[in-house]
Amino acid sequence: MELWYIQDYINEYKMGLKVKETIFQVKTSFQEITILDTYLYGQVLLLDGIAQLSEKDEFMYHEMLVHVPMFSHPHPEKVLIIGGGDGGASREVLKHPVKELTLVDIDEGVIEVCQKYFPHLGKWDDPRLTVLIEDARQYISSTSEVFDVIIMDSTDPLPQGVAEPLFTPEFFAQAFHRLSPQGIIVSQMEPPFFDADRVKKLCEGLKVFPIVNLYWGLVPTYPGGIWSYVIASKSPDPRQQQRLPDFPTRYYSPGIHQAAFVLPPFLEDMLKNQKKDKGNFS
Ligand code: AG3
Repeated sequence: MELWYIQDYINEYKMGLKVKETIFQVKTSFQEITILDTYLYGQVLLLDGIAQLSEKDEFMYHEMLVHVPMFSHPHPEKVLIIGGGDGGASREVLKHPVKELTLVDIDEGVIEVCQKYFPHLGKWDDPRLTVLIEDARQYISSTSEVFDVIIMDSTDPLPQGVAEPLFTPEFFAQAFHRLSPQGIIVSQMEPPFFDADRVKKLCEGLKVFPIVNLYWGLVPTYPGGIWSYVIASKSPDPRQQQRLPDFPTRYYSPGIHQAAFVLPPFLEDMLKNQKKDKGNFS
């Protein structure tokens, strides 16, 4: 009998992956963690049944989530990752000459399971990395640390989901105060083509920042195959990279950095708000 993992995004759209076997499954206090072995994409991590990454294309997502903000900042030294318990985003940050990286994830279970089943995803033994198991809302409202870049690598902001409170104006306002004067924040966002209004609404939460832009990249594992990211900055223009990679990359490149901010006119129109010179949503 053939086994398929069917990923539901909206009622009218499903995406399927043929599965060799379910390698592991556990329920933590926050979510159900599942690891599948699939024919096309290798091992896939699901949280509450939603695909978070696959071995085959996680580099596409993590490189775009991390290197766009990191190369937009002139000299990022202190970085915060919110979520990211699988380790992929921290691996990419640690390729930069950062001094300190703090990773705050609510669910220790994700870290433990990923260390076991995706041993090459994270760089957990890097001395610059500090891991805190905490609710990011709690952390951001109580810490006095100031970061150059904040990277939100959360699950989908589904209504009533674990990540939804992180996509609110209140959370972004607190994050604003935890950023240095040239600070930049980035978050994974929904697929832009299914529901541009929803993406726009979520991005509007970042209005506290003078510059807000949407960019996009390919991630075949995710519904629709095209994923978006929202980036907000206190001062540097995220569309301009300030430095060039001095390490090998497989998806990110200076050309891709520029191209990622080019949106098709119909989407640009749907997302547009006033202040044309500063960014899409400012
Ligand atoms: N976190 C964002 C994954 C979003 C996937 N959404 C979906 N398949 N509907 C990825 C975590 C990887 N570090």
